[in-house]
Amino acid sequence: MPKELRGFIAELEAKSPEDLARVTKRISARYEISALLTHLEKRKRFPLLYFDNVEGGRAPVVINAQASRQLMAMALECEPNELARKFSERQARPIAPMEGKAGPVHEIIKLGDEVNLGEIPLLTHYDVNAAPYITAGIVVAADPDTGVRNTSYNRLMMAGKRELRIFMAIGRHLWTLHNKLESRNEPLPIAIVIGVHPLFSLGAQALTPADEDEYAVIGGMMNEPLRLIKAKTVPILVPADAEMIIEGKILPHVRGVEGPFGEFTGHAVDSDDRQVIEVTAVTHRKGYIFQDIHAGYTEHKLMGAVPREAALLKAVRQSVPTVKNVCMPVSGNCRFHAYISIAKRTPGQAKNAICAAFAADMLLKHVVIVDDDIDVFDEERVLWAISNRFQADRGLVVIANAQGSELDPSAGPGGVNAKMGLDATKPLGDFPAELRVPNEVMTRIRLEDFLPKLAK
Ligand SMILES: Cc1cc2nc3c(=O)[nH]c(=O)nc-3n(C[C@H](O)[C@H](O)[C@H](O)COP(=O)(O)O)c2cc1C
Ligand SMILES: [Mn+2]
Repeated sequence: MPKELRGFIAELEAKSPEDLARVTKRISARYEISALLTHLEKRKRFPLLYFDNVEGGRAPVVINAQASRQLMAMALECEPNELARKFSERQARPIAPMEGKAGPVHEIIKLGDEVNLGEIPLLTHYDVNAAPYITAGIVVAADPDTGVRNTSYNRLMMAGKRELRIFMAIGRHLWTLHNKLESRNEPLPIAIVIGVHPLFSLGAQALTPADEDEYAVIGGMMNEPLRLIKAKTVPILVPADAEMIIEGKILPHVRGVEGPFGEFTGHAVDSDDRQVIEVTAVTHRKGYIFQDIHAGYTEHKLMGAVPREAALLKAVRQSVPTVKNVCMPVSGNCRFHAYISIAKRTPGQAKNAICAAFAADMLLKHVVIVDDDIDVFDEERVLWAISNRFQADRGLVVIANAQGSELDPSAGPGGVNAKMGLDATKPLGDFPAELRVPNEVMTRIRLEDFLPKLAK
């Protein structure tokens, strides 16, 4: 079986049914699904949600396909604290895709005027959102000169039966491709892929150089060649096993109002004039599943974490070979904070790790370096290390006026912000040991023998 969304859901149902929740009660894609998800987020519950009965929609909706490190670890076949390392390993071994003649994503084909985006159960998450959005759309575009394919998630606002508006961050590869073609007065053909296996999703977000074919990176992540077929109206090969493909072109020199839209920070970004997509075809499976990623919620944040953690691990390792692990926690939107553990061998290494981390990731604002006895995924332990091992007069690094995220709500114009590094490692040499009950006694005195009810 190729790696596909519905296969992943079936696997989850078989292996871990408690992580799959089916909602059969009728619910609206306008705010109501969001309300349900909000209740669950408040309770810190992140099952994959499968909505069978969406008002006005003909397709079921899936959210939270990668909303926990456990789900991603199941897909990557590793432990939740090994995701960054496993991701790096697979990123280093790309697998070339293979082209076939037919695939399930072409079971239903709608061309030109047959297209009506209103038939797709697009969600509206927040009261401020200007319109329904596609949030789980992976935009594929090829460099017209080299043929190298790029993939990126981009929010897509519905602006008509056949019109979308897109947000492309400045300087990213898709933005660069669009700019190149716009300067030639040409449209950029694209394919928007919706409904994929979590490994496809992870691979699509890998931080890669512009000349690397991202379909091969996705294949590496899936550990099998991606199956591709020819799109119907654009010169792009598309994944045969996706649930849906929207084909179209980003028009040159055309802009339309996009936004406001509630983003990953938990704040909305303002509306602005942004690029316009003319949709030329929609193809999908018979009985397709529509996928959504709820902006600003745990899934959205965590998806960005693993590719960035992998990049940080690699960058810090060059400077501090004994780096142990990296966590970008949900509390920092999985983008603004990083906790990095190192086995410190020389007194200054924590500061080198701070420098390496900031050099590697523009979005990062706060880095905390801890010793390797601190589990970076245990935020309470990280804060405990800060309280006991950090001294602001010698452990604090502040960099003013650096480039950060345009979405950082407290940044200055253009996303200029401050970076803060905290060296929360113990000084080398004498330092009080942490309290401990003797090991031998810990293993001998078992909770289940004394308080069986509490041992469960
Ligand atoms: C759910 C989700 C939504 C995203 N939305 C956008 C977006 O609207 N615009 C954007 O430029 N990047 C967005 N990103 C980030 C890009 O997908 C990511 O930076 C990508 O790796 C950029 O690749 P590129 O430099 O190859 O274009 C989003 C990421 C995720 C996970
Ligand atoms: Mn890219």
